[in-house]
Amino acid sequence: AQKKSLIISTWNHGLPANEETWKQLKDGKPTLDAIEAGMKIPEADPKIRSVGYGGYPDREGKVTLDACIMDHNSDCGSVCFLEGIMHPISVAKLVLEKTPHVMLSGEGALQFALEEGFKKENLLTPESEADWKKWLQESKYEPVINIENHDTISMLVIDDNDNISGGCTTSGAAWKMHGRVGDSPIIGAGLFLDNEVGGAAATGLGEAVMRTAGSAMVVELMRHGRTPFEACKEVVERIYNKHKNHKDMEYLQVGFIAVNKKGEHAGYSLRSGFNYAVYDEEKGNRMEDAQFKMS
Ligand code: SD4
Repeated sequence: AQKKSLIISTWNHGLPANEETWKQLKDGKPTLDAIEAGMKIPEADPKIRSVGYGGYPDREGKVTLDACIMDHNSDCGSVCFLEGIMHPISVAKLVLEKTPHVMLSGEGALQFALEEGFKKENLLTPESEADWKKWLQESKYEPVINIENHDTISMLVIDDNDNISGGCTTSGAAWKMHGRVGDSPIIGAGLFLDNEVGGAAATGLGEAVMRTAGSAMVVELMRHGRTPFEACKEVVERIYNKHKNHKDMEYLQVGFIAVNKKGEHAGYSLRSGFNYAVYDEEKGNRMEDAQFKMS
């Protein structure tokens, strides 16, 4: 049968991540290694203010990171509220591979990372620190929609064995309360897949995605016959309906990407401005604009 490997990932920073993941897949690397390698690129890039090193800190000036990874057997690993480690996706992968658990948080996640040989580093760049100090003057919490076209990076992969896997990594909402965890490391919220059906991943305001079990719902709708596009749209509509009179509505943005077993894919967001990177055999690596509900 025709191989149909495919990678999709959120936002512009998906392009370099896809590039690396594709290369590793074609070199015959295990799929999770390939996902990890791709996600490490935005994590290490200080210019990307919503992921890893250089990510915006919380209200106390601390950069705290969330990430998860999931394979075609539904095995998963996750870290949340992790401080001082540049590559949370790598720690999440080790939680999957080396522990009896799915999720480690905060101090415990850090301890595990250090035991595994990761180095503790200062992830707050002078640029992010300066922006934080500026923010402190008014200290008004208002998430920024489509933050510089970045936000979380979530990735879904169909490999040459037709298996679906995925990953997700973020520094979370800028100026969040210390200890806040978003949707991104939560299996079922920021990322979910079922190798018999498809996969989905989220970006945007994590609180809204958690309230609606977003990615799990997209996959469940695909199980019941919706295309990736229909499933993403239906969950975004549901999030809109639940939030139209909610205090978060003013700055609410959510977006989903999804793939199914046939290799069909889609993205859909509440507001305009969301796009995702697609890499396939036929057309290579490029950006696609997601459709959206409102401007
Ligand atoms: C989160 N979905 O933590 C992530 C990314 C984000 O505003 O910064 N959202 O909610």
